[in-house]
Amino acid sequence: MRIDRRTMLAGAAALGGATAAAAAARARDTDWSAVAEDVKAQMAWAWDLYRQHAWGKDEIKPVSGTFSSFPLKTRHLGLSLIEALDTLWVMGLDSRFAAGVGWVKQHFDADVDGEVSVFETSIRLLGGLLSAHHACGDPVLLAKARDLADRLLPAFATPTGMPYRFVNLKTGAVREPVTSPADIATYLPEWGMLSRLTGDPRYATVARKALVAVFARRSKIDLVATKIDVLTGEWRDRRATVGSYCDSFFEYLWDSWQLFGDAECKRMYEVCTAAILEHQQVWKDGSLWFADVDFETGAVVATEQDELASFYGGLLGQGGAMKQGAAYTESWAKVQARFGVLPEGYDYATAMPTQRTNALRPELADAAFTLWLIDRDPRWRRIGLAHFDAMKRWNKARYGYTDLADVTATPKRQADHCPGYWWSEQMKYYYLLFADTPRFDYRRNYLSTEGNVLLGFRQPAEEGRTRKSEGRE
Ligand code: DMJ
Repeated sequence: MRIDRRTMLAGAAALGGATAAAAAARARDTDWSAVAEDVKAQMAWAWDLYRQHAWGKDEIKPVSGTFSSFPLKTRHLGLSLIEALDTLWVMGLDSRFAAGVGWVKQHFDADVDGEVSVFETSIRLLGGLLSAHHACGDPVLLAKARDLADRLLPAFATPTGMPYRFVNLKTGAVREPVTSPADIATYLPEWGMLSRLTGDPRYATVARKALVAVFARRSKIDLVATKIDVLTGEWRDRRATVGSYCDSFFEYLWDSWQLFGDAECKRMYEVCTAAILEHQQVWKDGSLWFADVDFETGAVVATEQDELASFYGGLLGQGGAMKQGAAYTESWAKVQARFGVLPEGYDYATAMPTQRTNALRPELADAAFTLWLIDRDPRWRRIGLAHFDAMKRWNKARYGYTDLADVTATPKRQADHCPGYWWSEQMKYYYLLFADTPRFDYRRNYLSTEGNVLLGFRQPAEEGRTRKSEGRE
């Protein structure tokens, strides 16, 4: 989509500039625990509206007060409710958490004759059930997570071990063998945890096999492309990117090391990252970007960046490339400052948005929180605060928080959809970034690609003990 430069610059100066200046001024003298309380209040407000208008439905439409279904086309599985659970718990919104768990125990049933994306269902629903189980230990949640994984398993029965893109939850019928590294290889943390909790090794085995299968098919210069056929193992596209279709493949290589100490995954992560830094790293006007390149030659094929790629600075930091991780996150923060809210696509060569929409995404807040966990540099809190402030200013609607149809319009134009990940991701990243809550172990933890906490929750009794011992130190 083309955008007139004058319109864009005027909008950015009037809106993004003002928002950034206000955020910077506020951040200089910020009472972070008060900001955390505000995040919690926003979560409670949105949850209560979801409860009144869309209880048990997948996703609320926050402008019209209606709802839509995902990942099934016509049936609801309570997606937003399940995604919200561990966020509610870590915020101490305990009665709301209990009501949500009660709904899952009574109503969540994956025995539906309908087709779902294996990837989306795993990161959102399976991950949401597992993180809720981590929060409260209820065995029913684990049993439901296991039942769901069993329904996704048929997708992995391919000659390569890489899963089909879609599976029918009741019949196990599979569809679409041409899929992406992210769709194929974003399973091991959730599925490995499921194996650990159930004692059944099948989940970890298939997930790890799929991850290794993508890596094994990397090019001679150690890059992967966006599309591959899981039946033949042949690539169907040549574009290497850190954005959509490849993003969480890299993330789960590192995460499998972080969560399980899988040294082979760490090695694979390092091989992929070295290649990305060698072939895709581009510095322009003091900002760092990652070009899309041909996966076999390294030739630049596109300068457009997905907003989705803005998580990548956090991952780079986790993997030890702090200089690049910080710089890439700062590059995105500058775009946020210009537009107030990040557009879905941005071209670093023209410094123009390539898509005007904003899907209420969490990635920049994710990177800010991840980097803050590493070095506690206050600039990450400031970036997180600017993200939160802008969301409150532009994305808040009558029945909750919504995506935007145009971030360059004055005022920004709202659409009418609150994606399930909103409940699991940015609200949790903001809260953890600002709150310093005793319910979370800031030194030893693991958050999935969907922000689901699979390691690091502390129970209230434990909170008390740790607080006392921290006080004595
Ligand atoms: C989330 O569902 C996950 O983070 C996924 O890996 C990609 N991004 C979306 C939210 O934007």
